[in-house]
Parts: sequence; structure tokens; C-alpha cells
Amino acid sequence: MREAVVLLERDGGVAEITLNRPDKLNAFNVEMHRLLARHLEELEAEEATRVVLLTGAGRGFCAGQDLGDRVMGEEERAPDLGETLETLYNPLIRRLRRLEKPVICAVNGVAAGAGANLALACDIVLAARSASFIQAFCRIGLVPDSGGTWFLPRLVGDARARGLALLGEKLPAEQAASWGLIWRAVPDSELMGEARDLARRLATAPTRGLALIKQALQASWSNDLDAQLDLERDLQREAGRTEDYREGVRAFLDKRQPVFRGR
Ligand code: T3D
Repeated sequence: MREAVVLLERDGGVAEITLNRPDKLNAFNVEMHRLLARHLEELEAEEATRVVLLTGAGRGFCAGQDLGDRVMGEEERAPDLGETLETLYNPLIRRLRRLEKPVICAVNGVAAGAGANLALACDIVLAARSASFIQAFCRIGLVPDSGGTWFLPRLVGDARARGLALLGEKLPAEQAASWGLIWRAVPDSELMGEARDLARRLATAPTRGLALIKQALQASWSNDLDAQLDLERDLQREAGRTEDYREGVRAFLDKRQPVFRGR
């Protein structure tokens, strides 16, 4: 039997998702989109899952859209790429940004096109030193999608965003880390160990509080300071009513490690 094109394993509070089309560097086809969306939807609803870890099988992380599905004959009508963004890529990026639990991305190899921007949509991005990021769109006449034109200038500034998007050159993981595009580059052999350690750590953190942090940071991109202060007030009110906050304060005063239940 053929293996699924997206694998899902659960271990304690951590759900590990692996993109699994290694012979295509895990390029996206419709089946991969559908399965990934289904898994994320399930995980969203599961209280027991407190962290999602995303990675790729084989030597690549994800090479973006499977271009084998985009071959056109001379006379054929071009596919409506706006439609595929609307129905497949945009919902994926929105789902990851809105997920009320942290998403760690372990970039195990090349991340190109929508694959690069999929990684950038995650909350904490670790990459193997041999991995790289390529805004490959300009090489085939397309525009960076999956949030690329939003993430890039915010993460690395306008000059670097333009260079990356217009030249489509390979950005090695260590440079990506030094530019602030990702959290850290680590030796290849340590990638999955580090990513899983981080995931286990976050799985015992105050999950509701982390979800509110994600919400506040996301809103900060479009809020002015006044609106952000108001939002912090509202979110802090909510955080202050969680069981985990109670536990955090009690544990601090008792001089013991807190036990957070994620509520
Ligand atoms: O279409 C829409 O719906 C709109 C949305 C678009 C989103 C997008 O992501 S557009 C951008 C699409 N992606 C690309 O343009 C990247 C294409 N791939 C590459 O440029 C290179 O493969 C890499 C730079 C990523 C890696 O290069 P390298 O030399 O390490 O590997 P390779 O030999 O090129 O690839 C290995 C195999 O994977 C190869 O197959 P083969 O020859 O061994 O049978 C190659 O064809 C396949 N592969 C890699 N990327 C894709 C792919 N097959 C289909 N689609 C791919 N994107």
C-alpha cells in the first residue's frame, strides 16, 4: 500500500506532521493540501494536542506547488492560479496563523516557493544548516504567494525582501537566521532532536496564554500603539482568568515547578 502523502504522529501533547512526497521534494499536489488541511483541522479541535511540529520527509522540506500539475499545451487555457490560492494555499496559511497552539517548523532541507512561505507562517522556525530558502516564484514568472510578500518585508526589511523576491536566489539557513527570517539554524544531525525538545517544552507551557500571545503579535502588524494597548488589556484580562495563570502564580510562591494544563 502507498504511504500517505502527509504523515501524522502524536506523542503526548505534540503532534508531528511530515510532508511525505520525498521524490518531489514534498511539492504540493491537491491530495497533500487536502490531507494537511484535514490533519490541521483535527488538531485544532483536540485539547490534548498542545503543539504542532511540521517537517518534511527526505532531503527537502517542501518545493512549493507541484509543477508537474501545471504543464500546459500550446492551445490549453492557463489554470486559474487565483483559484488555487483561494481554495488551497490561503486557507492553509490562515489556519496556521490562527491555530491556537504553537506551530514549530523543522526545515530539514530546501524550502522553495510556497514551501518557503509555509515555513515562515509557522511560529518558530528551526532549520538544518544544509537547508535553504528560495522565493522561486520569480524564476517561473509568478509572484511570491502564501504570505511571502507579507512575511518577507516584515521579517527581513524591504531591501532584503526585494532581493529575495526579485532574484529568487538560494538563502542558506545560517544566513536566514542571521537576517532574522527564522529562529535558528542548527547542525543537520541535531535538527529533529532540537525541534522535538522544543515541542515537548511548549507542550507543558500555558497553551491558552501562548494562543493569546500569538493573537497579540499577529494583530500588532496592523494596529497602532493605542489599539495594541487596548488589545493587550483585553487579552490579559482573558489570560488572568485561566487556570494556568493561577497555577503559575501559586507555583512561583510555593517555589516549585508549575504544572500547566493548557487551560
Ligand atoms: O500553481 C499554483 O497553484 C499557484 C501556487 C504556486 C505556489 C508555488 O510554490 S510556485 C513555485 C513552485 N516551485 C518551484 O518553482 C520550485 C521548483 N523546484 C526547484 O527549483 C528545485 O527543485 C529546488 C531548487 C527546490 C531544488 O533543486 P535540487 O537541484 O536540489 O533538486 P531537483 O533535482 O531540482 O529536484 C529533485 C526532484 O524533485 C526532481 O525530480 P526528478 O528529476 O528526480 O524526477 C524535481 O523535478 C522534483 N521537484 C522539485 N521541485 C518540484 C519538483 N517536482 C514538481 N514540482 C516541484 N515544485
